[in-house]
Amino acid sequence: MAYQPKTLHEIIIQQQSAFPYAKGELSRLLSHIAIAAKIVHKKVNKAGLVDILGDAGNVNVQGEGQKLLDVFANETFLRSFQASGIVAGVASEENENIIIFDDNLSVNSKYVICMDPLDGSSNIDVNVSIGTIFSIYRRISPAGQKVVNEDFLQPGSKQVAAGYIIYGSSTMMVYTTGLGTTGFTLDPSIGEFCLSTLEMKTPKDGKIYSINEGNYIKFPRGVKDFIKYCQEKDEETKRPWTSRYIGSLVADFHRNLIKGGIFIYPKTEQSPNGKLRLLYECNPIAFLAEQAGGKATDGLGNRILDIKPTNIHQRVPFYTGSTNMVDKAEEFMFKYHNL
Ligand code: AHM
Ligand code: MG
Repeated sequence: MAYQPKTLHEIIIQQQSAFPYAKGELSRLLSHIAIAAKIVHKKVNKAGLVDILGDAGNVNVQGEGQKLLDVFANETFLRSFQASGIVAGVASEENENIIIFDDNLSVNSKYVICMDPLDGSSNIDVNVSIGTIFSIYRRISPAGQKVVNEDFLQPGSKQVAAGYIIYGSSTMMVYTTGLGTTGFTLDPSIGEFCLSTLEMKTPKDGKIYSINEGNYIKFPRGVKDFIKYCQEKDEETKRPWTSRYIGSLVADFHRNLIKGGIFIYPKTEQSPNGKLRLLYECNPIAFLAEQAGGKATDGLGNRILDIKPTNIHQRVPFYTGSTNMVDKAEEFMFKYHNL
């Protein structure tokens, strides 16, 4: 049979028909994200051949050294959002303050975006999977005015759409508009993201736990005991489970989404809110997890999507993946009252 894949654009249009009053702006925005993703994909693929590996020589707001690819991805997505004319502003991991687009078109538009343009910094220069994470909201401030911080400080439950691009052995885009989690794979021969799975569903139980065990000594007692539980033998729950940790949130989450598993980045004494950022790492991943039938919490029974942010770069402990595994990890956390 002839190769006739369904493209991202076709699916977006199909899904748009579920919202009869939609003007197609969100669909256009997702298409712009796909184009920027293809540009970043190309650069990532050529990373060893062109002069794009290494440090940019700057330190971002988190105090982390920026890589040249971080800067390239940030600029590519920002340029694409502004050119789209349908984004009024962006909160990016790479920029301390929100970026305000105040040209005539953008200032009148209704969407704002939170993004981590290239997540998985420690894997950027070593040919290991990295990703882009994005989250789209309707602004609260009136169109026609410059966006303000409050437009970005909405709980994740208000996300209109969210997703990630994983630059791995193939490049994939996974997104949700609240109608399930849909996965596409970039076919480089035609330069299009083509449908892989219309409704991705994550198993309720899994056999993979993903956590940076190098930090074990600093973990709360509940997390330590949960790790021990994962390693114990038990026929019924098919334990011991297996440990898999790449160190790129997108890649670790993507694997667990498909196979079933739990990803944890807990708090430690030194970092009482963990490491991962609520707005552009945890919220979009939590939306995708829930839409695929999984769960995302702070490990203490609080749904990530219900947290009201107070700061655009705020961090939160993050527990996500197969529902029964997240519940089990929380059971251990409750047992020791979060100690
Ligand atoms: P980054 O935004 O600087 O790349 O940090 C986020 C990354 C996540 O992709 C990953 O889950 C985590 O940091 C890994 O951290 P660690 O190296 O402490 O395990
Ligand atoms: Mg990041």
